[in-house]
Amino acid sequence: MTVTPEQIKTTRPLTPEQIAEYHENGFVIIPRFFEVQEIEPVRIACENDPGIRGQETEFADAKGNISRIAHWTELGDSLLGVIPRLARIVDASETLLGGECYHWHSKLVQKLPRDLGNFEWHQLYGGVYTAGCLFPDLSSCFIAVTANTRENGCVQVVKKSHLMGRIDTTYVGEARLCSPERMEKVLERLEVVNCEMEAGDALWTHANTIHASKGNYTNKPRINLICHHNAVWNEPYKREGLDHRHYIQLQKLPDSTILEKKYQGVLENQKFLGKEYGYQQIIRKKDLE
Ligand SMILES: O=C(O)CCC(=O)C(=O)O
Repeated sequence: MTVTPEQIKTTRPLTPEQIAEYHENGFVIIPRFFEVQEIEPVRIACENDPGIRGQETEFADAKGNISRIAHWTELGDSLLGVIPRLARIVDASETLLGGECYHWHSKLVQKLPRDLGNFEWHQLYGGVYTAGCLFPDLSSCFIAVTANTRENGCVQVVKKSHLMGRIDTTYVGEARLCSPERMEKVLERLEVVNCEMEAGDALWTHANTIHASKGNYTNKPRINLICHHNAVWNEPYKREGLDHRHYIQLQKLPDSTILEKKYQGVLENQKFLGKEYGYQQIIRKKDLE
């Protein structure tokens, strides 16, 4: 019997408790959202080519220390093109957003050994807002490609911060972040959670959840693959220079796609967002989201 794309459903749906936790706290961690053997090819590809074919953007923090990010929107048959289309990702995103979604972009965030770049406190919606999205109806799924620990710069979230709405952004040094004056008060009142994860675990966050990460003080790389999806009703109202942010129907894939090896390569067949969109350079005063 042939399965039509509409009939593809995840075999790993979020549980009612996980969905409730996300809405209550602005985030939820799903242990073993991916099997280690599913995510291992990404780790090996990054280990073999830490420069990601020269497609990375170096993103400097307030002190000028860097993190490395490679972004893509195009979803082809490479493993990087397959992961954002997997039923478990798309179905979870649509459950959390409450309706159909499309791919906004995905990225590999690498902190190589002793990369001391911080991601300062920020919200996804802080920058997406300026792209012309009216609602904070975007999902983020941080997949741990390697273990995330406090020592190697795991993602930190401010619990329940999504309930505050969008916070003004500002620049400190070269980094864009939530207004420091407000953050000081936020951190006095709300709890910071260190999202330590094993490889294959995933963290889902709301677009208004304030998050950050510190440097990697270990001798091993820390790698996350982060998928962002936008609700179809939340397409940006702006168009100029933003064609890549507009709706393209997702071609969803069964959860079994990776283990059945139905993909072509990891990095080599993937097109990354380049200089024409402000990527693949050293970002100083740019809006990255
Ligand atoms: O993976 C990380 O260290 C954090 C990345 C991040 O904050 C983001 O992509 O918005």
